[in-house]
Amino acid sequence: MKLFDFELAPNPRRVRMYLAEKGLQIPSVQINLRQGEQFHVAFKDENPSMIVPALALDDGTLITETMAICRYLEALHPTPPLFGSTPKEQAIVEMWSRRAELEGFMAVAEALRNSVERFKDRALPGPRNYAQIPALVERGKARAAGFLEDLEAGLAGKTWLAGEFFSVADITAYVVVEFAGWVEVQPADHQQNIERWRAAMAARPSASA
Ligand SMILES: N[C@@H](CCC(=O)N[C@@H](CS)C(=O)NCC(=O)O)C(=O)O
Repeated sequence: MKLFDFELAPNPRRVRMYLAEKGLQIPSVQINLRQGEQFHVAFKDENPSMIVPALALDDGTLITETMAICRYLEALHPTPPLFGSTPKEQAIVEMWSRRAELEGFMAVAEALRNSVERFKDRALPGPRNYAQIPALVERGKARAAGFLEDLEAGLAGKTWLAGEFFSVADITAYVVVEFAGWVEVQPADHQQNIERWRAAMAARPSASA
């Protein structure tokens, strides 16, 4: 197994945090996105989607998408469960994972990739080029701030996002909150649930992964 990774990118960090929580180690290869290594022919040949993270299995299968990689590893290493245990827990984890990705992660990425010069004509990752749409910058920031409001409400009265157990939803939401700082969207002072949860996340050894 081989993990295509980039230490500065948020999605691969989600996989690294997941691995740290599981106590798993997988050999990895750094693809330096800032130096355009995702466009190198050798990488494209192995991973036509040109994104990280990606997990190459020994039989030649390539798994892209952070959650697909984590689910594969979860099936191989079910303990400790990071996708919930009961049907209800699993549904709540899925709900928050999807909300964190669709409403949080995508919003921040929209604001970032439509504003920063190095993403000119690369407003979306992957094998196709898309021009930036400047009007999406402010909308992305507003959506990211909206996600923080929902996160604050979602954490009320709970230790972790899905309840009293730690899950991949916490990992994704935590990386979203950190990533939001890249576009200067921060939790507000009154968002005390986020502050408490963020401190608890930062104290976990996986936060430095
Ligand atoms: N939906 C994918 C998104 C992966 C993604 O966007 N990866 C970024 C790094 S965080 C990337 O590879 N970017 C390549 C580029 O910007 O060309 C996932 O969840 O893994």
